[in-house]
Amino acid sequence: MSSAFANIEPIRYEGPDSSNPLSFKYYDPDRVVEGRPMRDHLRFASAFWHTMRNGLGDPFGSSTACMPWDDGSDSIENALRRVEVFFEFLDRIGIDFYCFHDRDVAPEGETIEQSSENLSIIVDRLEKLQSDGGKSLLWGTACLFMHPRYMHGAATSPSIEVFAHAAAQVKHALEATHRLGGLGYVFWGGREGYDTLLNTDMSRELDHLAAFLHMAVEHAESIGFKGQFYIEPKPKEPTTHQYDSDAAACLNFLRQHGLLERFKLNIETNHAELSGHTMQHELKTAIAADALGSVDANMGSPGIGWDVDRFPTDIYMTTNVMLEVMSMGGFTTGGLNFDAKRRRQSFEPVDLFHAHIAGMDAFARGLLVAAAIREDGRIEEFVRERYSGWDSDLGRRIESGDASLDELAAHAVRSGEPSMESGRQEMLESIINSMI
Ligand code: XUL
Ligand code: CO
Repeated sequence: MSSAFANIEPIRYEGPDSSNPLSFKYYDPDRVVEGRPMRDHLRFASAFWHTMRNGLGDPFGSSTACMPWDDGSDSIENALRRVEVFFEFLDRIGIDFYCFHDRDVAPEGETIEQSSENLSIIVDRLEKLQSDGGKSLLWGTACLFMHPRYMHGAATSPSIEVFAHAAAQVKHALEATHRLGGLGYVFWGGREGYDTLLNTDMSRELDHLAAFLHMAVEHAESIGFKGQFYIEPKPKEPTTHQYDSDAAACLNFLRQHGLLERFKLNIETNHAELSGHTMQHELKTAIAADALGSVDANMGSPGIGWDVDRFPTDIYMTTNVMLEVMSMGGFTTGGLNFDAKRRRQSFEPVDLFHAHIAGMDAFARGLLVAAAIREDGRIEEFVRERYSGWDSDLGRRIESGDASLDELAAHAVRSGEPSMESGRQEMLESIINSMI
């Protein structure tokens, strides 16, 4: 058993008055909120790619992260050491779920068969670590964006050979996810888009993407994988435009291609911001289609137009996320996956703990504030009242498609000029502030 974090005690709830930075101030996993323990509301996951593979380099400087357990090689031994250390981390921090890409956990081989064999060796170890530690795989995915072969896209590559290669990779990643009892499988279309339309047959690429996803659904069926499929929207970066640009674009695509039954969305805060929407907008868009599956929990830096994947520490944002998640009755297969990295200066191993603690406490507070807002009821009541005209007989008939323009014209003549009411935005904002 590894002991990369031997000097770190398991992180415990000590309450807001504790001055111990390696403790939870708000996340008290067994505390019951609206009839369920916090851990069940929040379903935290750690992202293997950030926690174990992110050296914290940026376009202007090399890696800074200190990872004494990692010899920097692509060997299987090194990969096995990393997964051991990762599970030790999950154990110490008290996180029940994790997510990975195939290439994060296992080195890519010279051939497809060798890559699949490498993955299989690591999956054997993951299987054992999961059952020893009582941890679960929230979702798996395939990295279809790093290797140079995917420079023009994977499922939307103009090259049929690249498409086939990507299909092979997804087949193996899906099988690995299934073996590990994964609750879900994510498609993030990192390079499924274009840099210029001059060289792109957009409608053909979109049809190929749909065919690709249908094949994944069929393969899941054939191996007995019942987990939830997700698409993770993001508008750009690395490409200029990604087809899964926001929740609405993804839902339209899934509906058009008959995939909505098998897919939900995995909404990420920083991606929502890049798409020019708020996180709450994206969540509501998904919920309205009964398609909010999971959340990649992070946040951007205001004013920075790229994906900085900061740990989520903004309590207004976590409150909004939890309000939406609670409004749909909580997660089923999904959870809050910290798709987040430490800042480059936070390079010590202990910073992995500080970063996750900050995110977990921010979401625990968001959960508590959201529960208080729901219990208070003023905002909900205000919204209900604002639409109360629709609870009339006429309103119900319009909503069920039984009214006509003739009837409404006669009604409008009878009623005369409508009286107007304030939207009270500032009053509502002040209610939220009083609860935070
Ligand atoms: C990239 C991103 C990915 C996906 C999984 O911005 O969010 O890590 O979450 O491929
Ligand atoms: Co993500």
